Amino acid sequence: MAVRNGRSQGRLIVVSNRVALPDQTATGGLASAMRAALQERGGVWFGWSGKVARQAGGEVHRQTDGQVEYATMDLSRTDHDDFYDGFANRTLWPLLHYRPDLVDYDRKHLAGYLRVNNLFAEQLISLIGPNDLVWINDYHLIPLAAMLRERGVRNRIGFFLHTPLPAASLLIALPRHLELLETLASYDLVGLHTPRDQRALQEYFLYEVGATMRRDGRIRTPEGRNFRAEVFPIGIDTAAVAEWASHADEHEEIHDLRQSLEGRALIIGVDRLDYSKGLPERFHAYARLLERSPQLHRKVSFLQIAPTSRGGVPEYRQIRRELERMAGHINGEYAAPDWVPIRYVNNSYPHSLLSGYYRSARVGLVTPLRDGMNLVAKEYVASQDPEDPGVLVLSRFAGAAQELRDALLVNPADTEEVAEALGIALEMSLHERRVRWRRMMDVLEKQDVTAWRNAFLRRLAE
Ligand code: GDG
Repeated sequence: MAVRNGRSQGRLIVVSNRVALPDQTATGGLASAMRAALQERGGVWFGWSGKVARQAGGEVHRQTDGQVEYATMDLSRTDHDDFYDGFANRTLWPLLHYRPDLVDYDRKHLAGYLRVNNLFAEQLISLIGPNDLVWINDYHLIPLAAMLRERGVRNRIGFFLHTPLPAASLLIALPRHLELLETLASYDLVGLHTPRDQRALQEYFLYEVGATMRRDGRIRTPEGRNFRAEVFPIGIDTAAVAEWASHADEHEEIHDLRQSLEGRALIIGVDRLDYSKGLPERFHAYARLLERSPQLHRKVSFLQIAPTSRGGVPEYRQIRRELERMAGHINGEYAAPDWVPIRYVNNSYPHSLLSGYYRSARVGLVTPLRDGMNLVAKEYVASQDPEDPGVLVLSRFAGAAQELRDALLVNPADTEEVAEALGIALEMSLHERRVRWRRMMDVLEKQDVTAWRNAFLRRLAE
């Protein structure tokens, strides 16, 4: 397809499980990225409405905003439970995050997953025009391209996996893995966050599917389908985040937070409440810091913002209880009448406020056990005051660690190492903080979310 000045002749059709409607504040990193791409090129954003309806699968709700059309579909209770809570979030999510111990496989859930993907395919057919580029996102929708191809769609279709992809030796633990993962070959382009994820995909196709690598870098399946698997590390809207953060003082909430600190150094964590984010391990590391550094008592405060997510899945309810218990325990052990060591909140905040919270923190503590990228790490860096930046302590197992080499990189399971890194971060000289921050900010300015989506779409259109 011809592409001129970055604009394809067709429109862009974005498909993701959830759609951020124009009147909703985009909460995920993906949401803001997709919205911007659609506003620029015009097109349709299709996905689940987020609603469970008694009668579902039929009606598509449509809404237009400028040159972007939003099309969403309700799910029935059974479809929602089998597809979303079931196969997507109790089977695929733990598997993709290297947690086979948490994988709950149920044939009924897989059937629901395929059923909902089929429903999506049926609805999409009427939305896709001849020259449109189709961009499907994330683990909820892996087989969607294959289902569109079955219905005769010949457009260029891209897929981006926002989670990590573990090695083939782990993927094969999934019952009927071939049936599911082989369908990735129906895409023209599969995008991943890091070279490690890309290698995992290539190895899976070479050794499990029996594919070969072509000279031009494409993967060729035994059936003769060719597709590319390439690395596109997602970025953030660096300029916008820096701009919000520079206006942090104007928010009363930021002022209140800073005043409440009474000069104490703030350590901040912001994560969806999810077992992949390593929160219990992080709490342990903070407790260890307090244990080994009595001189820090009353001098630091740890704010963990953890909006609840996927409350329908038992593992998520369990981690919530665990963290409440841990926070209570640590505060019980170390708090003084005028000092609370951990402030743990389950609320969600608008991005403009979040960037102010990040900027108020001397340390950003981002320690997922596994994470596709982790946008919070990037937002923390972009929010810093260039004159007096804070330090990022970052898990080696976040995709972001591939780019943010000037963070203090840690193994989140190593309590001692994380506690040590916190100590180093709290004492780091202004000079070193500035040098590290500048190098990370250079990366974020160059590889921002606009560069990310342009790179992906350009490659897809080629
Ligand atoms: C998946 C992958 C990958 C957080 N709290 C609030 C809030 N957030 C925003 C953050 C950030 C986004 O949500 C979270 O993005 P992450 O990347 O950190 O994590 P996941 O949600 O797990 O995202 C991940 C990402 O997809 C993109 O590919 O990086 O690896 O797991 O932007 O700021 N936003 C608001 N209030 C909050 O309280 N508004």
